[in-house]
Amino acid sequence: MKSKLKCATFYGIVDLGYVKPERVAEVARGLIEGGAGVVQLRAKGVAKEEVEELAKELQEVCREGGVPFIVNDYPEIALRVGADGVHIGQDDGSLAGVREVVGDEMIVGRSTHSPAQAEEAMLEGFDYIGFGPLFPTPTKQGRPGIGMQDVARVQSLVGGKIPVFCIGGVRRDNLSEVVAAGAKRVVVVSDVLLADSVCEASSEVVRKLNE
Ligand code: TZP
Ligand code: MG
Repeated sequence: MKSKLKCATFYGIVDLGYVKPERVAEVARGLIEGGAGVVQLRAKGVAKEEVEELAKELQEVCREGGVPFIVNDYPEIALRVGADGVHIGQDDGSLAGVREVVGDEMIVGRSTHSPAQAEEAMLEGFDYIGFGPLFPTPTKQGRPGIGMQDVARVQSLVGGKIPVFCIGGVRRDNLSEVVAAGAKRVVVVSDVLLADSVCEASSEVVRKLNE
């Protein structure tokens, strides 16, 4: 699955802030059909037992769809449900700590908010990074946007070694600017999840990434 991640340009997130629990499978199928090359479950403020149930469901959907499935925040849950990966933030400890739980095969990604953090994560050995939030976003409230001025630098510093997914306020209507700034891969959450058709919005993201 680590090799599949390298092909992914659009990283889809099933975020429980936007998706009702009973719709997670349908939404994940829409993301995958639309061209997401990797799918994450992000369930902030949801009881761990429920996160695990949803993760089991999504692992199956992603296996059927042939894309890696990543659990945000919970290495133990990722391990128990047989997920392909886990994603952690700056405050969630070291890669070594996560590897003790999940082993060497699993994909482990890190959120980064500056070129220095991006380089550090790459040198530490993370399999991919998220870089952002580029713009302020309702999905991650209380964080300023870091802007697009460092995107090209991070892409050339890190992007040749591991995938760099630009994130935060990226939408179909500003995607061409993000690409012009040097982004090769993106995460789009609210713009896709709130669209009438998750599948069509996802394919539009993929099409714009390839333009
Ligand atoms: N990490 C940095 S920004 C962000 C996360 C999880 C949210 C991105 O969501 P959106 O709706 O695409 O701005
Ligand atoms: Mg976290």
